[in-house]
Amino acid sequence: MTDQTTERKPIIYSGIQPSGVLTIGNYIGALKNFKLLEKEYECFYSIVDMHAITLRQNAAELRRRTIELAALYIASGLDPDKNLIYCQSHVPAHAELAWILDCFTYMGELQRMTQFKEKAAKNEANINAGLFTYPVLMAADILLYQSNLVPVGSDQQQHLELTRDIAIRFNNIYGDVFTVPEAHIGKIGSRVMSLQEPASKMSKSDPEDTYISMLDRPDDIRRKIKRAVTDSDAEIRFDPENKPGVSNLLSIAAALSDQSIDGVVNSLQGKGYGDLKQTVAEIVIEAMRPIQSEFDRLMADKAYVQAALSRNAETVAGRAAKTLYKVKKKVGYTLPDRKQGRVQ
Ligand code: ATP
Ligand code: LTN
Repeated sequence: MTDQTTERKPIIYSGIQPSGVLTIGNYIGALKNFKLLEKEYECFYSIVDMHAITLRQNAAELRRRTIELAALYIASGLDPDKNLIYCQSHVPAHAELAWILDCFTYMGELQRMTQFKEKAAKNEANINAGLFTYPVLMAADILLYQSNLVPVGSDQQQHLELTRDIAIRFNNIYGDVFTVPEAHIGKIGSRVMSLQEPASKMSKSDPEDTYISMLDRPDDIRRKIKRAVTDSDAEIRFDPENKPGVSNLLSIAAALSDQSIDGVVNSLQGKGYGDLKQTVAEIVIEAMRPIQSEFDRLMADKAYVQAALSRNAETVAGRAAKTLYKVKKKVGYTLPDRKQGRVQ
């Protein structure tokens, strides 16, 4: 895919866990931005199934969700021949680099991670070592491809900072091995909130009525938004601190209709919360409609989706191998010489 003789475009990397059907939070905070960057960058988008097993998954469901997530990537407008959409576990270099980077990451750094603390609190019976070292595997994902930019929601900023710290630490010891990546966090909707508890993030592993899935049908979208928590004064105003529910609905509408928040507020002048909710619901329905119909078409042709994943895994494995080879040499591993049957 990439022409080695021409100058390489800068690299984008991002990943999403196949841990449930994507929410409009995942779409607005991450997926929607992936497409915007397609022209200027070489784009790597992974389905991070290795991250997903940090919480217990049903094997058959995980397999199904992996294909569904690939189909959602494609249905959102990412052409798999132009974007390297692939599955993380297809490329063993991720696990290999993660181990090496584990040895360059401090316990204290991982103990400070908010996502670990939140997930550990929610899953007391299964606080496993993978959940703890989760951010190191994410750092390996990003650093393997010498990525420049990482589009994510704002909940991932802390993991991105850790990735940068690990890269800089490694480079200080061994020379310039890794590109130090930057986070790309959208201005509107980088943290879409739960419809029922607007103080916490909308999350695909929370109860159904707290989120809108990208595959929810119009009636479900209308029902969930109608029931969304607002407040008792009736003014439509963007004020996340004092009016988190209303502000969340305004952000969703703005992000999905490519308007400014002020634009949405102005269009609702003199109206009530009922009108606000109706407007937001229709915007969400219209934004998801073309994605859903493309998704349905792709799921009827899973072989196409699977073939794209396999093809791309081969391409990215070659790219990952280059960084991994360099890293192994730097840390002092001996490398087997396959032709001679010797150890170098
Ligand atoms: P889980 O609930 O299983 O932990 P999640 O819904 O938080 O998952 P991830 O797979 O961890 O989703 O995240 C995928 C991408 O979506 C990340 O870039 C993340 O920052 C972004 N994202 C997740 N939730 C939101 C949200 N509520 N608002 C904006 N962006 C989000
Ligand atoms: N940790 C992320 C998912 C993720 C990711 C990545 C994001 C795994 N590897 C690499 C960007 C780049 C999450 O929990 N949302």
